Amino acid sequence: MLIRKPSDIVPSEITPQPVYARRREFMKSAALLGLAAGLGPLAHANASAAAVLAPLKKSPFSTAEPQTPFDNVTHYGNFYEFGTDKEDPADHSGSLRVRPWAVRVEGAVRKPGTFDIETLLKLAPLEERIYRMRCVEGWSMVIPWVGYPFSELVKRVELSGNAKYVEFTTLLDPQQMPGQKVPVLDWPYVEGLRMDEAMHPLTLLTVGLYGQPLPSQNGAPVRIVVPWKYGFKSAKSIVRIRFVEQQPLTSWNKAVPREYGFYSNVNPHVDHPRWSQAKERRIGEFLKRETLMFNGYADQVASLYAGMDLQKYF
Ligand SMILES: Nc1nc2c(c(=O)[nH]1)N[C@H]1C(S)=C(S)[C@@H](COP(=O)(O)O)O[C@H]1N2
Ligand SMILES: [Mo]
Repeated sequence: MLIRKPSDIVPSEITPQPVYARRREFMKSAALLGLAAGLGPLAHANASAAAVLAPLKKSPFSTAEPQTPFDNVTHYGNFYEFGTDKEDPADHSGSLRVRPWAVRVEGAVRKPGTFDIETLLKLAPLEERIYRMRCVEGWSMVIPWVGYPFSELVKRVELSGNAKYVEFTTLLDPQQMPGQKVPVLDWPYVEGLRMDEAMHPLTLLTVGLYGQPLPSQNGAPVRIVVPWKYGFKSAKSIVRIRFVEQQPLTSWNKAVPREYGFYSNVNPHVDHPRWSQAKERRIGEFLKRETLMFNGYADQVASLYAGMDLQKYF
């Protein structure tokens, strides 16, 4: 397969947002007119994918930087459950069934439970959160996510005193996620946060992007987004959230502990053993830019790590 680096993508291939927005308007009107009716489950799935999440509250945490075009956000990325090439998630995630979907919330909580996705969608007011996202590989995007603070869910289940960390687990189903037939990671994908990181207002339980439900390749129907950490901390297509006392064993840390620490905060001063982390390529831009401490969210999150040796806790 031809692998295109972000630098190879020429501006003419990028759908500007107005074109995308018009397309979305068309899909919406088509659905309202019932044009999608009677065409079977596939047509229905497409119609609901074009649905719009509204109303959306604006957030002071959003950046005003230019947003990465929808087509790049949805066609360039990592989701190893569907293959390891950047286009694989878009090309192969059609097999993911996003309804019905439930998330088991358990562990050190007084009110464990199973939350249906429809319940999760209505649990708290949806917000637009335009975040910088930085992959450990050295590329970055600006993505208008839709969701609400993860702390809203935590409130509902009432933590017990033993909750020191939270663990997020992605769906395990090699039929729906053919990449899981290949042992590149010890499936299912597991990620985790310290409890204060999880409760931080920037940590977003995410159900959409660009005002519509999450495309499968971006972690439908529900994922976590932690913008001051490298992208792999933001686990996709979550089926279990567990509150635990011990630091969870997370997928990348378990696979290559020398290269991927538990914290994985974006840090231009701590290089990956095989490459520098000082700069990044913003998808769609030509020249590299400096990577910012905590991905530019230092004012909000630096206090979480006061006194910690970030070379040691990388
Ligand atoms: N379950 C799962 N979640 C995952 C990954 C993955 O392979 N599997 N890749 C991570 C990595 S490395 C990145 S950079 C982001 C990319 O997807 P996004 O642009 O939708 O955030 O997803 C993260 N979440
Ligand atoms: Mo990544």
